[in-house]
Amino acid sequence: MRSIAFLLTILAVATAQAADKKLNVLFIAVDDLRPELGCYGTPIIKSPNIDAIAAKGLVFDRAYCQQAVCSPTRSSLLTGRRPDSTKVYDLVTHFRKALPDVVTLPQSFKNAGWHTQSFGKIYHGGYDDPVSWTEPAWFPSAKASAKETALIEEDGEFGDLQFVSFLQNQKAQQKRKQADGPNIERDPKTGLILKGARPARGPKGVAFEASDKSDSELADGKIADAAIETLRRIKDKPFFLAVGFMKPHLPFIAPKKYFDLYDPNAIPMAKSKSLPVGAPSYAGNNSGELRGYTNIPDGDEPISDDLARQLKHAYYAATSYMDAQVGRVVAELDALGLRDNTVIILWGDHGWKLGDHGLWCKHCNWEPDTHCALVMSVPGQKTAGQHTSALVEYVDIYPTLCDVCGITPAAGLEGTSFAPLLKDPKRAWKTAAFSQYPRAKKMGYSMRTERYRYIEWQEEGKAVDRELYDYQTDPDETVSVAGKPEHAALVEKLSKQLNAGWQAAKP
Ligand SMILES: [Ca+2]
Repeated sequence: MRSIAFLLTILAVATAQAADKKLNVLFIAVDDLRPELGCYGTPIIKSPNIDAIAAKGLVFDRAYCQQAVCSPTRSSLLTGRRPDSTKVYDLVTHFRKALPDVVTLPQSFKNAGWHTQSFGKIYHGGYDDPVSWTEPAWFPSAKASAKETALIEEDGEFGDLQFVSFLQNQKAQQKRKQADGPNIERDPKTGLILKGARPARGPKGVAFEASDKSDSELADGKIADAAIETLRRIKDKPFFLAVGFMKPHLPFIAPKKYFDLYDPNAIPMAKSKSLPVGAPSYAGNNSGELRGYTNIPDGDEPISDDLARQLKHAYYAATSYMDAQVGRVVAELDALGLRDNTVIILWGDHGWKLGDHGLWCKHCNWEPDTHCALVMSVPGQKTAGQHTSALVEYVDIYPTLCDVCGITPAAGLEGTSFAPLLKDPKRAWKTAAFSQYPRAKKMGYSMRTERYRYIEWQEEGKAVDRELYDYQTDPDETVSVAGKPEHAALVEKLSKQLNAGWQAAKP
């Protein structure tokens, strides 16, 4: 009898331990990644390692970011709030300016007892959030990535978006301190820059290059190396490891072997080569982020098909290079026996135009800018290898990870956990996903529904321009039909839906 009681006690303890077992999170961010990967059914870009995560997880076919440029999308995702709440619409504002006490996604994990640490680009360069991390954020050194310095530069459009140096070594910090002028606003307690300004900047280098360096001599390889080393060190405690890869962000520099994966003559050109007919001219971007590189013609000079092909080739190579680094980190999880207890989520911070609409880069409200790559795998997932076409938003990632890992999320989140989709990818879900992008005094509010994209450009709260795309009849978004009399009732209906906002679109 005594031995049975003893056994029961052991069982009870084991069960309690299992229930207490905290799932780790490997949180992989990728800069400027298009949802154009093997797992998205577009096998031209070779991404075997992301595809392997997808094979054990769920692919989100319709995931949308809330604003298609680095800091706004990252601030939104990591605080679980939309740009109208973070007030981060540019690259020089910290979300703690508007939300000083917000509890970020990694901070939620830290507060619940997880070890949280970041490698590479998670928050936008210069706007890290030290309180999010158990140990200070890790960045590749300035020296290591000297040639890639330009990769930190994320030019905004229309002069109102600016960049701040990403490199956070002491020298750069010191220089920045010296450079503090009347336009720099710091939190007096923490020294955090709440509002920055563009520092003086040297010229950019080339936009792309097949490098003779090895994987680990370039920044993403170093980021993978550091993440792997840390995994080995922290493997016995629950962790939230954020690994932010910097490619395929410009400049498209990758070891030559990744260029050799592609036949440049087999690279297709963009399907839509001009601005959508009927869209206001300011809805587009000026591709300025690309134009600044030395081997790209200035201003309005056209990008020839030959140059476009070279750029696409290099983007593909940079993507494959990044994918290989993702594979190395995941392989380490396997080698350490951690995979069965680790959630993996990989997200591109927004889309990217490779000549789509005759434009390059991001910064718009359209499909090529706002549609993102998102895959997630959870231990024991029954829907491994499946896709969901449910509309999900990047503000949903915060509550989802909390949900899956049993953490009570902070109050005030503006997304919905999509954990139910991991079990049932075909279930009914949100009726719309929302994005936005400012242009001077106008704010373009963009709404994607199952069939349409409706964009309303508002100034002082009033609609001044509208765009409407019907993906059923025009999958490449070539014509805005908002002005057609036969669509007046539809425009009115969609405008009501857009103005009812995200709360009315919840599942
Ligand atoms: Ca980005």
